[in-house]
Amino acid sequence: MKNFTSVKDVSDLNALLDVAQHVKENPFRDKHLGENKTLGLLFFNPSLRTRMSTQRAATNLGMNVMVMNLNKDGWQLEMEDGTIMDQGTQEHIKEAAGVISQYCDIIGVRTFPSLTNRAEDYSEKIISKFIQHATVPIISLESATRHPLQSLADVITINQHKQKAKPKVVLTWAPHPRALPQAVPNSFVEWMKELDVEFVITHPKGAELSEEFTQGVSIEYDQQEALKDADFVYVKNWSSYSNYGQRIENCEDWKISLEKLKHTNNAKIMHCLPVRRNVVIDDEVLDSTQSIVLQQASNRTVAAQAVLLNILKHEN
Ligand code: SN0
Repeated sequence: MKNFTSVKDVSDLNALLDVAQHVKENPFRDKHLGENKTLGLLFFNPSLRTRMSTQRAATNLGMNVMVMNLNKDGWQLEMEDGTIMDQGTQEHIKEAAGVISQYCDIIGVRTFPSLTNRAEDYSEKIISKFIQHATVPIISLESATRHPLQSLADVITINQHKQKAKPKVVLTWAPHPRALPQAVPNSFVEWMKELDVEFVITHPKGAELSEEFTQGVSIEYDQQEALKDADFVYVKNWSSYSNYGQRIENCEDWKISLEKLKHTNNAKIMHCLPVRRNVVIDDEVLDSTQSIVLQQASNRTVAAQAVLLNILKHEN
């Protein structure tokens, strides 16, 4: 694996899941593999799980880690080629990515979408510029349209908790006070397509994700119908793709309650976190044994470590 920005960068998912299984069983088996290697983690947006789990994963492999909140502590980056830089931006991505490549053997980048310019967000402008101008592998720590480390952790979690060969997995939209990115659901859909599951997406009309992701996936607009017999319910808010970046209004009744889960197969509840309690999911669901959100968070370290291991092993 050279870069890790989507499931498409994974040439053999089963092999990566095997690596993840080994990491889970013995996290310190390869504790010397990353000796004298440095991972740089660059954040343009807030992070808790991604930052700590990736740092932990790198440390388990013996790597050094440097973390930088680039939006707060770095220079304002210019992303356009040919700009006369006499305005607000202070350093070009060409130099920034080139310079960071002198200090780091692998670079992770977190960059949320603008949610104002769909074409630019969906072209993955910022992470693509890092790939273009860095000379070392780039890992997405959630980009404009995807969150592959989260999705890999989600796959590991489903495999760990499934009780039948082909479980029913439902991705349900849920309300939120703000307009959130489509990265987590897009990415989850992309990875579910690679897994042997019965997969259904449910959301209000107008909350359709990009067909680039949902093509061939079953969409059910009736949430109760979709939840029937579900083994896993993945809960997530996202903003509109068609009315780009707008919050989906008047759908507060899509919140996940214990009552709604009655007709599931005692479904396990998943969420990438952070979650707004009693807006997205009720307390009594999150605090019940059906919730596996902490197991998911735990698998973030496993996912990050499997990816770092893969990149380190294939590096020459
Ligand atoms: C991000 C998202 O993509 O939905 C990160 C999830 C891993 N979530 C948020 O920005 C939530 C912020 C909020 O206001 O609750």
